Amino acid sequence: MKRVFSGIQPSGELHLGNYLGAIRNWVEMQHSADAFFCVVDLHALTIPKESGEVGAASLRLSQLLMACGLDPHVCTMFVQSHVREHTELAWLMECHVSFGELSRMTQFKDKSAQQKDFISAGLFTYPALQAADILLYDTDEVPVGADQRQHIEITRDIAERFNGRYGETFVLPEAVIPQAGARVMDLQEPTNKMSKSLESPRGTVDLLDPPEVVVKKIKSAETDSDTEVRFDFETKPGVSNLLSILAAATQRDPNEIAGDYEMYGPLKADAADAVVEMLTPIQARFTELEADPAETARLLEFGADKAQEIAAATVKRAKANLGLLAN
Ligand code: ATP
Ligand code: LTN
Repeated sequence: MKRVFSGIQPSGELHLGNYLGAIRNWVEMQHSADAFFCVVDLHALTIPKESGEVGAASLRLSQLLMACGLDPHVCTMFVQSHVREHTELAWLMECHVSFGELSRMTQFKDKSAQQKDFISAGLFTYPALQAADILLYDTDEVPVGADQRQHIEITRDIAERFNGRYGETFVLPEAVIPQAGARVMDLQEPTNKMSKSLESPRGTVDLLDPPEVVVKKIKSAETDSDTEVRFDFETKPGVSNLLSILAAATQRDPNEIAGDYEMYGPLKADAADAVVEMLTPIQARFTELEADPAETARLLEFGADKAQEIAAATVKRAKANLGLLAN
């Protein structure tokens, strides 16, 4: 059975882009693969946080992932800092990636530009920790949104370099990016991707937004001054974003959907309805799960134990192949 791994940061509320670009795919893949999904709390520390913030967000995110359909009895769900091998392998990764390679990462360029007074070293070496996450589990496939393609490529480069120097150690992973929903854009600034950390509350649909808020945000989405409905991100980013959201929510083709509309109003109304319909059951399940944090913690511990068994074997192999003194 193929092995699947992906991660998500407890860095803010989950939004429609996370769901359509990644999580929905995870829910599907858990049934056909040996799947590992990780709440990457250590990655969230790359941007300064208050004490306690990341722990609370990790619990909430885990509950929301379960509400979306991840089943801890079907896949392996855990929190990154509960499996110490992630940080151990990350150091070995850091020593096999160059300053130049890390400098080319667009996520680093974007996020460091947003930080005013403190750019942590962790923000720069972030891809080394991500490579460790993926390589620890002999991962074949990594389901992610389009923005993560560069990070999966650098993971492959590091793995190939390591294997080349010390012999076969790591499996080379591949990114799996969905056809529709791979890059959901901000509703107010449709040339930016919808993001947890970008301060754009009116442009971001959170998975837990009540229906009337979802409707209001989608109806006030930025479009353009002419009224033609056409799927073309270059010249019509706002309209194309709405078409791709509607397409992803209804599992249809955005070009085909464009032919059904002559005005923006009905397109917005249908997109809003489709999103509300998709989110309603998730919100109901979340309310139930939220009531029992002890059970969530128990499930996460169970996941971490399963993950650690595999991770420990990989670290052992990597150290042996490197030729560190055995203990
Ligand atoms: P941040 O803004 O803090 O970087 P994020 O919203 O980008 O957060 P992540 O935790 O970094 O979210 O990403 C989780 C998953 O969601 C990743 O697989 C990522 O590719 C996907 N994803 C994030 N934003 C979008 C988007 N706008 N459209 C499609 N997929 C997305
Ligand atoms: N960098 C990713 C989150 C992430 C991840 C991973 C995704 C950390 N480790 C391993 C896939 C596999 C992000 O910012 N979305």
